[in-house]
Amino acid sequence: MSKIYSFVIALIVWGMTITAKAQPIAVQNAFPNVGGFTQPIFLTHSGDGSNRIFVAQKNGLIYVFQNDSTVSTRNTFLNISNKIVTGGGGDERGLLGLAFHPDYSTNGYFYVNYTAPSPLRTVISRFKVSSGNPNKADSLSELIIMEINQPYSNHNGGMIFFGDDGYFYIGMGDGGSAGDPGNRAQTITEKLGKILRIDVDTTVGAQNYGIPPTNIYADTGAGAKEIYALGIRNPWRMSQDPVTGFIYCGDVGQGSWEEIDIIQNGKNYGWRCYEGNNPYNTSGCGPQGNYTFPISAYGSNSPDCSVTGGYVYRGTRRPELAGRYIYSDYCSGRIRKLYYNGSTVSEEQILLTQSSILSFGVDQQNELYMCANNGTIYRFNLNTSVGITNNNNNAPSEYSLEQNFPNPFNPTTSIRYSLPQISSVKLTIFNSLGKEVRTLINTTQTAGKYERQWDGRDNNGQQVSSGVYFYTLNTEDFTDSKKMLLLK
Ligand SMILES: [Ca+2]
Repeated sequence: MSKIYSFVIALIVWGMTITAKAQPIAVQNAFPNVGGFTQPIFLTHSGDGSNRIFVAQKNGLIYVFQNDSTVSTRNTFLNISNKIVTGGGGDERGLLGLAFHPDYSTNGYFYVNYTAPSPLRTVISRFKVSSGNPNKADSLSELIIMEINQPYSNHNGGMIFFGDDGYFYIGMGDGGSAGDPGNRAQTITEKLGKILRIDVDTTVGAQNYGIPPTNIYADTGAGAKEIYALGIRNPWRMSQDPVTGFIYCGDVGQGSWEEIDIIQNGKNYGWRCYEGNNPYNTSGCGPQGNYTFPISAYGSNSPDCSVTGGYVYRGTRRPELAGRYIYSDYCSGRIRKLYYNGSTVSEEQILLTQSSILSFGVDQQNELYMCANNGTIYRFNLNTSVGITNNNNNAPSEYSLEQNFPNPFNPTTSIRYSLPQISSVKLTIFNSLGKEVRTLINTTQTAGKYERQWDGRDNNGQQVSSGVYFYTLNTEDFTDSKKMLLLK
């Protein structure tokens, strides 16, 4: 420590500037003083501006605490351990989902999804916060919205959330066992193996919910009116990107393929006819064109085994992940980022955690968290560099290369960068094969902030083709590259 320290001090004394690239992405304990959790299967917020975190455990407890890394106290918001059936380890039953009503700040309603015994079934129910204590639910306020019998103990899905259309979405597994022996996911009169969508703000007779009129079977009644999408095996986490509106779903595979789907009204996602992009059991199935295939699939061979779907990153700790769908695999612990623009997909691994990620969740600011089986809630480390401020207050404090905008683009995009001191600067565009396409800047520039446009033309003035390109900023003390997408 002492060596580095004296080095830093010396540089401050001389009034010089050093910079370093951003710290690599890692995960850190988000709430190290709040105590461990027992199989935390979800994290969310109440959307009421109170900036609290709610963590649901499989064993039926929901904790609430302030969203602060130094927080050391938590309250038990709700305990429904007496209503659920569960087990330890890989038992897939228990409290599986939690969602707060969009008008929670006025009506105090929140919803849970849990597995109940005798008969084994999924229960979706509503509770209300207590009138006197915002950190305590009224445990006697339960209103059952829906119950769905479960033929086997596994594949209970569990995700519930309010979409940007105001409707309530439910992820239902295929009922369990293996290979969907009852062909439930393809049976339109069954709620199992489906994504359901209901209106919890309406009642119809004795039914504590209404049917959105645009659900595919809402009018005909040929199938269950609650169905939004079909052919799902075991949706383990689903989320809607608040910017694009895409609903991402991680659907756990049988034994060969894990998949990420974009869920749309009326689509059939293939299970048990298809697992990922591959036939599984096509007996009685329609033509391939009847089914919607994943935007991404990966083999569930060791060390991978089971997808944990996540969220499109809209937080602030790692700006370079903006717009990327972040997800994991329960067994390998790897975390990947996926970029989907509505037609094409690119993805890569961000890091390998040492933990099994049970679920992701977001807080009120859309920052992303990871609930691990070891009982820890993780988040990404901050994107900070270890640069030291220049004595010149007008100059940027460090080198930086920003993400181009717009991106994707056609045909022109802007690239911004900052120089803390006079630098020999080269800004270059490369294609995906690493071949130089265009030199934008190759000169000496003084300290300051710069913006440079690229018009999609190469060094010969020719328009280049659609695809992925990279831009690289090179100075004596700094190098960074970023990816961009030219769409035509
Ligand atoms: Ca599928």
